[in-house]
Amino acid sequence: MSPLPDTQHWHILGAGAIGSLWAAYAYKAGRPATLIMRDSATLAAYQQTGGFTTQLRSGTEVLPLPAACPEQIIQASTGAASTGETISALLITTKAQHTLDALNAVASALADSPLLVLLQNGMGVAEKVQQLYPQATLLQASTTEGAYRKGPFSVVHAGQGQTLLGQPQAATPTRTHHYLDAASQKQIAHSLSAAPLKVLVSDNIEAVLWRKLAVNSAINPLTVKYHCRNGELLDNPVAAQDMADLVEEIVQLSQLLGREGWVEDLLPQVRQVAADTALNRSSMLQDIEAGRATEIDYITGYLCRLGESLGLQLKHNMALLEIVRHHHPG
Ligand code: KPL
Repeated sequence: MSPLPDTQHWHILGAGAIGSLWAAYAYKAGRPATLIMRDSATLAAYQQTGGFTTQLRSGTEVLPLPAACPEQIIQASTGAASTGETISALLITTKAQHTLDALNAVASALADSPLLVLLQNGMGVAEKVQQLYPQATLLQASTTEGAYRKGPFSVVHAGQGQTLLGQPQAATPTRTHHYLDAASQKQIAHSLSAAPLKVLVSDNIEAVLWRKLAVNSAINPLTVKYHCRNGELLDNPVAAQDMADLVEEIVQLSQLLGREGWVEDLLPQVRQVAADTALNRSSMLQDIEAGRATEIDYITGYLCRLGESLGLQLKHNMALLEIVRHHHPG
């Protein structure tokens, strides 16, 4: 991979809360970034709205964030009216369950060796992306930035967090030419850091992702089961016991995988996250309330499948998986 300039044009796949937050701060910093909307109808609706309503640290304003739909991007790269513009750096912020479809929709516009950065909850997608796009250099990231959508083209930056990025070892088993040294990873992190969003390199991104998965799996599905805000899980003794049972199973699984060091003090941390985000509805509860598919198969489902493959039944997680899968919204 050639060095990444500060002026690197990022395409952002997924115009949800996190994707539009990144696009908004990039725009304000004068960095080139294009939000890729789901389809031409969504793009037309956005263009009619006249911009993205953003509630950022600097105040509320409507920003004309550059956006395109997959058809346009493909035409620009390969079609009759081609400008030769391809996607060389792609920040993927879609929900886990939509990643492959969204990526496939822009596949023919990808540069020969694109840089892909996966920033999403859940696990299990990176391996599939790397398999389908072996020519890509894949990095993964995890964020604690708080953001939510207020409407279709409206985002609120609710709380400042930190974003860690790195290259999972598993993503580069034999493809040494895709291995990025620390300096290159730092450059990518820098190029994605549009103030106040700060991206740092982690030398153990797998541990970061695993811990985030553990926290998500002990909060998000429970907020669906009890239909409550994050903090209310701590006030309800039955839910609090559920949380402890889920965490215990994840710790057992981590021990089997030799990852016990990654989940030290997990229960106090899960409680702390629930307390810090007490008034929030988890992203999974928001999906259920809006009638959207959830990330459950990439969070609890991923853990249960992994446990099963090692002969460990995650009883409490499996029961919760069924509850969320069969939950009927509203
Ligand atoms: O990350 C979260 C989410 O809502 O997705 C929280 C609730 C903060 C932790 O699970």
